[in-house]
Amino acid sequence: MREIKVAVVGTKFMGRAHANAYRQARAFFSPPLAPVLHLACGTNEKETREFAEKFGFSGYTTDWREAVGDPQVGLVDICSPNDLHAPIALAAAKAGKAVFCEKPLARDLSEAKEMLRAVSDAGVPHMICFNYRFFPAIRLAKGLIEDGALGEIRQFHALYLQDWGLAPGLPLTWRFQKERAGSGALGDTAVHIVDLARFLVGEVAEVTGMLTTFVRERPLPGGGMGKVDVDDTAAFLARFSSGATGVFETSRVALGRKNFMHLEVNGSRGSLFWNAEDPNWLWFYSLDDPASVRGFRRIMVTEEVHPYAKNWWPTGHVLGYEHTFVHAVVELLSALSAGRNPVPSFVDGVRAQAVLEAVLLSEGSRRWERVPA
Ligand code: SOE
Repeated sequence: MREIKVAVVGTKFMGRAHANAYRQARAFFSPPLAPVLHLACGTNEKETREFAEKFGFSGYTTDWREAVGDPQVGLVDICSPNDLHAPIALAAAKAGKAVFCEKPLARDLSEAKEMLRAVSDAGVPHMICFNYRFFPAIRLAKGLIEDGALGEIRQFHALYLQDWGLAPGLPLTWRFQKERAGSGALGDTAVHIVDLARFLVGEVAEVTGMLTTFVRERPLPGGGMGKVDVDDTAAFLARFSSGATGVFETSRVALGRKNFMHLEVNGSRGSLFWNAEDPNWLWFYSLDDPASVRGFRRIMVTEEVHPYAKNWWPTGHVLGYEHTFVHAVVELLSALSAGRNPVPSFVDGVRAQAVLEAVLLSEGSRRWERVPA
């Protein structure tokens, strides 16, 4: 079987999600190109060694340049803080390696475009990890919309609420620094619902938004307090190119909400909704049902006919968050093997970043802003 050696840069939440995905993808999907966990890369030597041992990497390094430069590595997987996405992707492109990058693609639109230019000029395959696209229920929703089951799409609603930003004593990590993260909840969580909006409904043409920072100072690791210069919450209205309307809201300080992503799409003939905390069920309402029994039906998306389902367990044996990364990795490896670019690519990363940029502009101008082309 053909193999590709992978370097995963980042050993925290996303590094673990990706490392696990390569192992599961190989075992459950037998992709035509088998991933080999070659190098783990993190900043803390002890943690990186333990991570490499646990997930079965052949080796580890604390220098991302070494990981990218290793001649055996064919695929560079970026799970680092946002400020390192561009330097690592640019170096990987220069070295002729395929690149898989966590979201948001970059800290801002110009950096994201620079990354897209680098991979395009180098002719290397590129993919962004918008993992929520890979829930079977989201794929079913897309299929229903494309088949016209909802008629003309009129409204899109998305809420993505978390509360980890309220944890007492939470230090001023990179996620609270504009210089390192680019933005706060906007780039971290709103970017997912922007991507899902584009995936399900199409391009966003214009937005008007509002960003807020409630917790303005956080403890510095060395003592004292430091200033937070990114948003805790973001809310915006949108108009899609199709004429549909969108309402988006995200927060990392919504007390009681953990990973509450609620999506709803309303069309002229049907509606659907879905929640990431209950991800195996898609709710669907159709005018084609007889009036006497019409109502939202709750579809358990685990049948053999449903996307990805038959590679896992018998019907009804539900899937979770980690499976989305496995499915993303299967797309990545299948595309690399077939010589096509994977989807979603850096183009999707740039398009999503353009929407975020327009929201930031609108917060400053207090007006509607066009999403840059
Ligand atoms: C933020 O809390 C976060 O970890 C995001 O960074 C991830 O992309 C999201 O999937 C879960 O929430």
